[in-house]
Amino acid sequence: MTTLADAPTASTASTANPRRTNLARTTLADVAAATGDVHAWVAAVAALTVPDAVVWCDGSERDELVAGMVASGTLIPLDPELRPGSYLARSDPADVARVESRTFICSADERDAGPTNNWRAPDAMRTELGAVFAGCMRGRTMYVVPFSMGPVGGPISQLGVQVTDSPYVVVSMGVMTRVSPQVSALVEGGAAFVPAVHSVGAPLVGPGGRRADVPWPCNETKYISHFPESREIWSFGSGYGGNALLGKKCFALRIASVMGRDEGWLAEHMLLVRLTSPQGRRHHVAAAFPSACGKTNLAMLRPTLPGWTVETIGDDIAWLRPGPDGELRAINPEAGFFGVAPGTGQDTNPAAIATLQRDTIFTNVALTDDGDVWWEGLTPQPPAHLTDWTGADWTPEAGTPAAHPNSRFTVAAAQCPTIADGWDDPAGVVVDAIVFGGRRATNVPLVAQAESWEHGVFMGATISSERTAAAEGVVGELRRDPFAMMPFCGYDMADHWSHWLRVGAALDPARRPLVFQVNWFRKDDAGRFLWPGFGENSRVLAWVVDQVDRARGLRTDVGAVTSPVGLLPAPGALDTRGLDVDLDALLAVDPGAWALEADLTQEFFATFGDRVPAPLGARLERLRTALDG
Ligand code: GTP
Ligand code: SPV
Ligand code: MN
Repeated sequence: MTTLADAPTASTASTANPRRTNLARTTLADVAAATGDVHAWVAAVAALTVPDAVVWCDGSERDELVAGMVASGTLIPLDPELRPGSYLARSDPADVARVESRTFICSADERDAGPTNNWRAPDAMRTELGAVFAGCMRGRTMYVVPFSMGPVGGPISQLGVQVTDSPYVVVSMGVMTRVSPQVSALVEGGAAFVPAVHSVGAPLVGPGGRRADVPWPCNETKYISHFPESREIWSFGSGYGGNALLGKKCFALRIASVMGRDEGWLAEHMLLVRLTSPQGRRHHVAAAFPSACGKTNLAMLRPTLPGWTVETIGDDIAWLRPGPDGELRAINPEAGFFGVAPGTGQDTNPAAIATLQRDTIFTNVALTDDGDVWWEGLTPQPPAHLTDWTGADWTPEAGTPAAHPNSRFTVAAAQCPTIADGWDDPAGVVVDAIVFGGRRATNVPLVAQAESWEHGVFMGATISSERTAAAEGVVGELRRDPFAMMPFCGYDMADHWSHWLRVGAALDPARRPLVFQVNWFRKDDAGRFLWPGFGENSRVLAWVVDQVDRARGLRTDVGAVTSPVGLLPAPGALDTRGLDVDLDALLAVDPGAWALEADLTQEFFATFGDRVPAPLGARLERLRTALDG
C-alpha cells in the first residue's frame, strides 16, 4: 500500500481545502479525458471527489484494512476456532441487493441500450453524476485498486482499476478479482484498463463540519452507471455486491458484453464446470441461470450418480471466445465466489460448506452466540438464539428470517475443495455444452436439447424465471430473463441474440457446443418440487454430455426423442435409478400452455422491433406449427 505523495491533504474544514477550487472545475468529462493514463485519471477522480488521502492497493494492504474495519465496527470477527480468519459485515438495511431501477446504460444512441435497460444520454448522466460525485469522498480515504479479470496477462483476460472509498469493497475486490503487485505494475506501466469509480456517497465532512462514520455508509440516492463506448463505470450510493464490486456485474458482464459484441466474444452470466464420466471422458459445461437460481449449487455439485465427478471452474460469470481450431473456449474471469448463503447446507452444497470453513467474509447472515454464522438452510434446526442480520435478538419464533434472503459469502475460489485442476489456465477450457435454466413452477421440462445452434439461441432468448431476492422486486413474480442476462447485458438484448448467432456461425460445426434448457423447479399440483435437485442434477448433466458424445459419434445408442420444444431424453436414457420421481410429469409438454407461452414470446419479441434476428422469428413459427401438429 502506498500513499500518493500529491494526494489532497487531510482537511477538517471544507472551506480550507485547497482542492475546493479544483472541485468546482473538475467534471466527469475531465475525468473521462484522463483515462489514458492511470495517474492522471486517479488525480482527476481525486480532484472531483476530494478525499483526505489516496492509497494505491496491491493486496498488501489487506490486513491493515481488516484491522481498521474491526476497530470501526464494519467487520465483526468470528470465533477464530470455529471460523478462522472470517468476519461478519452487516449492511445498512436499505442496501441489501442490486438496484436494477438505478442501473443505467449510457450509450450514445438510446437504441443501443435496448428496451430492457434504463438508458440515459451520456452527457446528461455525466452532469447528474458530476453533481453527486463532487466532494463525495470528503473526510474519507480514496483507494485505487488495479485488478485483473481472468489470469493476469491471459489472452482472454482484461484489466480494470477501481477507485473506491470503501475498505470493505477493497478487501472484497481482493478476493473476487486478481489484485497483486504484478497487476499494479501492468497498469502503472501503461496497460489499457477499464476505469471504474465507486463511492458509498457518504462524505464525512460537510457544511456542518466533520461527522462520525457509521459501520455501513451508503446513500439513499444510487447510480450504477455504465458508459459502453468509453468503457467507464460510475457507481454511487451502495456498498453491496454487484452495485459496488465493480469487477463483477458492471465490468465482467455489462462492459465486457459490449467488448465481446465489438470483438467477437461473449461475456455471460454462466457457471463453468468440468464433468468426468465413469469412462474418464472429460466435458466442460457452461450454464446460465438467473440470480439465485442455482449456479453456485451446480458449479459445486456432488454427483449422486456413481463414477461421475464434477469439478468447479466458475460459479457466476464466464467469458467465452472462439479458439484457434473452431472450438469455443471459456474462462472464469473471477477469483472468488460471492454466493447466496441461505439454502447452502451440508445436504445441498457440501463443497460450499467446506469452502466457507475459514477466511470468508459473510454479509448479512445471522451471528450465533458462540461467534459463528448461521442462515436458513445451514442446519435443519435453527439455533435457539441468534443475532439476526440487522443486529437484533432472534429466536425461531421471530417470524422473520435470521439471515437476509440475499445474504452472501465472499471467499477465494482456490479454497473450494472441488476446484478443477487448471481452473485458472489462461487459455480456458473447451466448452462442450451450454445450458440455460430458470425457476419455472410449470410448463418447462426438466431438460430439453436444442435441435440446432439457432434453436439454442431461441431457448436462451425465451428464458423466463420467477424473481428472487437478488435484486429489488416482488419475489416469485415471473419475468423474462433472456440468457439470464436481463440485468447484465450492456447493449440491446436482441443484438445480443444476433451476436450469439454470429459467434456460433464462426465455430466449427463439429466442435460447436450443444445447447440445452433445464428446469429444476417444476412443481406438482400440491406445490412440491417434482425433482429433488442438487446432487441429483448430475443425472441431467450426464444425459447432456452423453448427448455430446452421441453427436460426436462416440456413442451409437438412441438418446433422445423429439418434442415440440426440443429433444427430450429417450426412455431409459436419463438415469433415474433409485429415485422416486415422476419423469413423465417432469418432461410433459402441454401444447395449450406452450401455445400461450408462444403468444407471450411473440409479444416479448415485438418489444425489440426489427432488431430480433430472423432465425428466432422462424423458430417461434416452427414451435407453433409443432404444437398444432
Ligand atoms: P447469483 O450468485 O445470484 O447469480 O445466483 P446463483 O445462481 O449462483 O444462485 P445459487 O446457486 O446460490 O442459488 C441459490 C438458491 O437456489 C437457493 O435457494 C438454493 O436452495 C436453490 N437451488 C439451487 N439448486 C437447486 C436445485 O437443484 N433445486 C432446487 N429446488 N433449488 C435449488
Ligand atoms: C447476482 O445477483 O446475479 C449476483 C450477486 O451474482 S451480485 O454480485 O450482487 O450481482
Ligand atoms: Mn450472478
